[in-house]
Amino acid sequence: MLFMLSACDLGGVHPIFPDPVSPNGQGIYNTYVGISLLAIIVFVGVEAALLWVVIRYRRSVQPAGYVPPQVHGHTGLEIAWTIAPLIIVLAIAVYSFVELQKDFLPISNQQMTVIVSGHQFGWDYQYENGVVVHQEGNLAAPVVPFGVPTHTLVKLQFRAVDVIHSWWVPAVSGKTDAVPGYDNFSWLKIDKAGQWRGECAELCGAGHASMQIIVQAMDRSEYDAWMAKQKSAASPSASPSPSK
Ligand SMILES: [Cu+2]
Repeated sequence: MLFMLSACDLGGVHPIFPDPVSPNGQGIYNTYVGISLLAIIVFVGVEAALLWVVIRYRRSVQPAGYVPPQVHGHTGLEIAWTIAPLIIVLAIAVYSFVELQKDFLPISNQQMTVIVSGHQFGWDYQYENGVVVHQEGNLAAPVVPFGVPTHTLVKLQFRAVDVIHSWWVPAVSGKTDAVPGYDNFSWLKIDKAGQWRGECAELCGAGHASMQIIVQAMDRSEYDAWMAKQKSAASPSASPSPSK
């Protein structure tokens, strides 16, 4: 319980449902809740029918040697219980597919693009200005954050240098595989400042558990200052020389 409560505070790795902060995270959340509701209705219906049969037709209230009505080969029933699940499963498939189309297609209206590259064991984030943020695998806090500006549509382009990894920040977007030699896409748009946690979701080797992720959304001025710091850290020569 304590773990559950403390996990809530971390923002991201939530024990039950994440609080979505990006529209695609919200879309996946809605899909999950929608399918769960349907599944719960089916579950309750089936269990209720089962209980009704068990109680209503229990042996102790039937005459000795009682044989229940035989419905084997009932064409109408056979068709009904084939068609009904088919309709439900197809509805879930279409519903999920439409959502996945929105979340994982390479968008073209982005305001910035970041190339997310997985390796054994860590993540590199390459920005359009050439800055690369290294989020090296690390089991202890603090994890180097992947910084993004708020109110900005960020296209994410995933790749990997060695084996398949999977970038997953539940509050932000669905699991996206980072595959060597092949680019996958997702995106994010976060409208409030904060940090959200995630992890590599594809078993990728001995250091898999260390591939923690933190997405940090910052308001524009704070983001600019953060980016300037990343830039100067990457190229020490860019800092003002003592002679000036
Ligand atoms: Cu990994």
